[in-house]
Amino acid sequence: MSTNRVDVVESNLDAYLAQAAPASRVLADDEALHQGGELRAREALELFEDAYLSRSLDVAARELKKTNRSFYTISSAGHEANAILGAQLRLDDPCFLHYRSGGLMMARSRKASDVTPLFDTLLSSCASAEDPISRGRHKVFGSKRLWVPPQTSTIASQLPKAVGCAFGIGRSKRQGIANGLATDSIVLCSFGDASANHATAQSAFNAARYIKKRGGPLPILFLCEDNGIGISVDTPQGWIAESFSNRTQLEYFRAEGEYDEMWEVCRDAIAHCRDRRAPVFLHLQTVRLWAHAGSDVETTYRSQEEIEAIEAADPLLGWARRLVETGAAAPETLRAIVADIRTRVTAASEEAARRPKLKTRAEVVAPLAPWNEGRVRARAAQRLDPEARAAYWGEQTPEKTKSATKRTLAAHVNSALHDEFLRHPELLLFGEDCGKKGGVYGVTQGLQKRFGIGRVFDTLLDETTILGLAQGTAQLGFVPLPEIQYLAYIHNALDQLRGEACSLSFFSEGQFTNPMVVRIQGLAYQKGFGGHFHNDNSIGALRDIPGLMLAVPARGDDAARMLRGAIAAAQEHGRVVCFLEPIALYHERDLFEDGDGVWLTDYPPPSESPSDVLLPGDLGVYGGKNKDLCIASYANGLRLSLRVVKKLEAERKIKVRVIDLRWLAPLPLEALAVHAEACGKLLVVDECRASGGGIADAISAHFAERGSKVKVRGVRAADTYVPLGPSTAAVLVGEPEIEAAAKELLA
Ligand SMILES: Cc1ncc(C[n+]2csc(CCOP(=O)(O)OP(=O)(O)O)c2C)c(N)n1
Ligand SMILES: [Mg+2]
Repeated sequence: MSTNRVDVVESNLDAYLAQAAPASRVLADDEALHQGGELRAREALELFEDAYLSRSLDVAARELKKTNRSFYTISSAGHEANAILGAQLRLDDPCFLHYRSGGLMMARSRKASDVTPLFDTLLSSCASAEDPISRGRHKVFGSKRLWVPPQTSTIASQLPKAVGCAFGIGRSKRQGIANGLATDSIVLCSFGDASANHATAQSAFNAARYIKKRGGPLPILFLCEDNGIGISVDTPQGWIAESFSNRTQLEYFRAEGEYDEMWEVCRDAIAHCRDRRAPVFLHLQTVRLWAHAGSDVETTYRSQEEIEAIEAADPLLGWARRLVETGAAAPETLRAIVADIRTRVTAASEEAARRPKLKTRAEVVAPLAPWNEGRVRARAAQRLDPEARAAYWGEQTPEKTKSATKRTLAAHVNSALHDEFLRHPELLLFGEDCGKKGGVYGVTQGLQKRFGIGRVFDTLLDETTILGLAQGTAQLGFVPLPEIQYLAYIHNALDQLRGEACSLSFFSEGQFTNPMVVRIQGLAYQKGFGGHFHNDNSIGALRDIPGLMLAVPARGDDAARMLRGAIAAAQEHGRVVCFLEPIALYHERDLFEDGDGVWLTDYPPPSESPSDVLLPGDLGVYGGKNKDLCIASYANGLRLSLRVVKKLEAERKIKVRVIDLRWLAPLPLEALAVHAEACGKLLVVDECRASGGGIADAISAHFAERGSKVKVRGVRAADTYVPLGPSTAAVLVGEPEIEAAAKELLA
């Protein structure tokens, strides 16, 4: 058997077109292919052109690969029927695409005169810096102009955000958020048959149905491009139809047969989704030609007969036959189209392969973490109309209540959320129990009542969906504040942050962003209550994510100023920020003794001063003139350190400087160095798990590598899950350990 199946498939089409006899009657341009049908000869021919262009680009990618000039060979060959969706959807229907949706992309491009899909796709395959969407960072289908955000290669990971986008359309209209979409826009999301089994995909189908069941509009078209296989594993016969044809709140359509018949099914599916604002599952029959990718040897799992049968079912062969037999096109016309596209693609692929690549590290990382401090500060200082604020709060502003003015961290986060919601109409807040109840710890109390369920709402219990809703709504112009109830549960949905939210600007050179502030309740020290999952003290998974910002406030006034900074960073640069709220400090009032109230603070009202916001590098400094020892910490560790220092200073004639790092990504190493060098000795009190990517290791490495004379020690929590009850003390960083390490450094 010939091993070059690309040539075989190309020759099959050529052979058919060479010998096909024209139909006895030629259709007029606007005549339908079948009686009573809708697909007219002109459109059918255009579709064939789009589909063959997609095919030809796939051929070119494999051809270029032979000389190491292209770097991606997963193709759309056999899936070109998706071009029908490209032709039927509007440019204001956002599309989150499967890597085989090339036909769709070509047909969609026809709707905009200012795009060059042929050359752009080749640039992307060649990883050229001139690829207008990813600039050579990945082969993607994506385009700002065409409302196609680029997708990464993780299976099904784009589905939750597509649901979020569909969810946000109506809401953005009601909230007056401009995004160019129409009231009747819908969202398309395509994926493969094997991917439909993925937990992330199931999460999205479930969320769409659940939202619809609750009465919400959810105009999403799930397009399953079913080729019957995932790499080498067959999907059981009938599995997709069985699994999706009978789900409530999810209308099922099956597109198969001749392409003018498929056209009509697709049209009906779109109309259902658009008119009823309801989720639709469109099951599109496809085949996969040429194995999974260029590197995949299909003969290890498919017989020659199977491969030949699939090649005989090539949709382009079927479409060519249909066009010829119905009289929509003469074989000669199709031969001319094929020849013309081949010539154009061959020429363009030579050119694309010559175009420059990204060269330097700086060029590659540029879109990951854009930062202009002045602009972020100015954003955070944006005026909140005093009259509007007075009308909102009445006599009881949070800085001037009838009761004691000093309040807790939980109270200040709550007040700051109210103020920020008042200031920014694009903010949304949602998660588990944060609406009606106001959060497990009362932090979001009153928000839903004051701002309505359009902006503050409970979601279903699924972190993947929560982060999907955040990404989708953020792409529509909202700045969502999703809440993850406990730090341990961010791991349930981590890919949504790591693979998706934080990579979006990277793979689109910042053309697409999903600004958000993810509020997470976490860290330990809850006096033995809750066990590991409510005392998770590992931030490694977050610090590992490129571009992600991580704020960890320790006290109320800081929390309010840091939250404003986080929101401003999201708004100004589209950044994804995690705002980790230490549960054990939410309601803490005291520092040294019961009843001293030292951990309570005054609420800082929104300020028009750019310096009144806390951004990475703005350290909290306690005892700024002290020089005997510097302790760097954050959150609970900061409070413990301050207690230890009081004791040490009473016992010995020493003065200790204590630094609150406040932001743990990016880690403020330069700002810390100033204090550490002034003292010569640095103790890092890291309450996180020793091997959990905490900050003690990073700080020690930094000082060691720069050849600093600063003597550095660290204390860290044990490398374990956190147990229940009094034994928690054995694994968490405690005051005696901090004291011992400090004494050792001072000795
Ligand atoms: C989460 C995840 N797991 C595994 C992979 C590796 N992988 C890439 S494609 C693929 C098969 C997908 O099959 P299907 O969804 O049917 O799409 P098709 O390629 O057939 O169009 C797998 C397992 C991946 N990309 N993402
Ligand atoms: Mg498949």
